[in-house]
Amino acid sequence: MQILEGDAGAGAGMRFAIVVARYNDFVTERLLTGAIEALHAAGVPDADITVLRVPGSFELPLAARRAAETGRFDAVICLGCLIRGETPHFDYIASSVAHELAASAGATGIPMAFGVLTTNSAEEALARAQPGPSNKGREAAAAAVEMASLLARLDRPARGASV
Ligand code: DLZ
Repeated sequence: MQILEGDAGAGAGMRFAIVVARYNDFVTERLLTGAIEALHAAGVPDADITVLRVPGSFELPLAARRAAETGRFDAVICLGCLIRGETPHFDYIASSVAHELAASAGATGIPMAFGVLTTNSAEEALARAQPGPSNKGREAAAAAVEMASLLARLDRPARGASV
């Protein structure tokens, strides 16, 4: 039996795009810091990280898809913050972003990590963007490294296979 798993610490040699929404930047900048820290911890230098800024969460999927289609990145990390009380069309944006990102990952074969907070209040959002292990930007970046590493392992020829 063979069990294949990715390694969230094995980012060295890989390149990542982070797409971050400017809307609610008092939260998204903290997610961005958490994501960059996680990539550094996984062995990814600044030179292998590209940050793309977009106006709001609604714009994340298009920029993420274009980034994936360049072929320059092993994974794309998407960061945004939707706050229900301040966003009448909260449910539309949240579900369309989640849908589009999942579809783009499937269509491009490039992992897309979903680091979009959907909260009832600014306080809740800030709590999920605190520095430390539960920062959701950090979690999204770790998931991106793990998936990129899993796909790289999957693509490697099986032991004993003729190449
Ligand atoms: C317009 C809007 C609103 C009301 N709320 C949010 C939000 O809570 N979080 C977020 O990331 N973006 C919000 N936006 C902006 C939209 O995502 C988008 O940028 C605009 O509708 C322009 O397409």
